[in-house]
Amino acid sequence: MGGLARLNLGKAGWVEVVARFNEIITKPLLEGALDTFKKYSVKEEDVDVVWVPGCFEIGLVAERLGKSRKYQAILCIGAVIRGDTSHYDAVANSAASGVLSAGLNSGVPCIFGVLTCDNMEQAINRAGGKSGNKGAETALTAVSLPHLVFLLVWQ
Ligand code: INI
Repeated sequence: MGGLARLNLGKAGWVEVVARFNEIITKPLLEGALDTFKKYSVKEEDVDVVWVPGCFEIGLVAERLGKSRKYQAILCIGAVIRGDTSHYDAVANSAASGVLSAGLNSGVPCIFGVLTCDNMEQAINRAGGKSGNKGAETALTAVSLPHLVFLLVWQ
């Protein structure tokens, strides 16, 4: 019997934590993720979506959701776009370390789907444009990673 067949994740679903800041980018990233879930036969009712103001808030919310034990993976979606000041670095670094901490502290895979781009064009290209859809990639990671974590912990 393969590893996947031995899984018993019960009713654990999926949740997307999505930043509203730069919504013109984060919405297509979310749609890309939802479309990919559909392709992998994940039911719509098994995917929750939680909106947060910006990427800075993603880690806090992801950690709380992880600790709720309701989800087998948390997809963290946002877009940080460089401006004239160093604010970009603060938000991008906080988002990355927040998502990492959320996964480590909750034990639930928190997938990093935050774009960090120099300009809007780069972001558009990665939100369904010529460089693909990074949101779709988060869903692909989400359908594979929990199995690995589960097997490492329980086998
Ligand atoms: N939030 C983003 O998600 N992306 C950004 O590019 C961004 N910039 O550039 O400022 C941003 N700022 C808001 C931040 O995430 C917080 O929501 C805000 O500071 C309140 O804590």
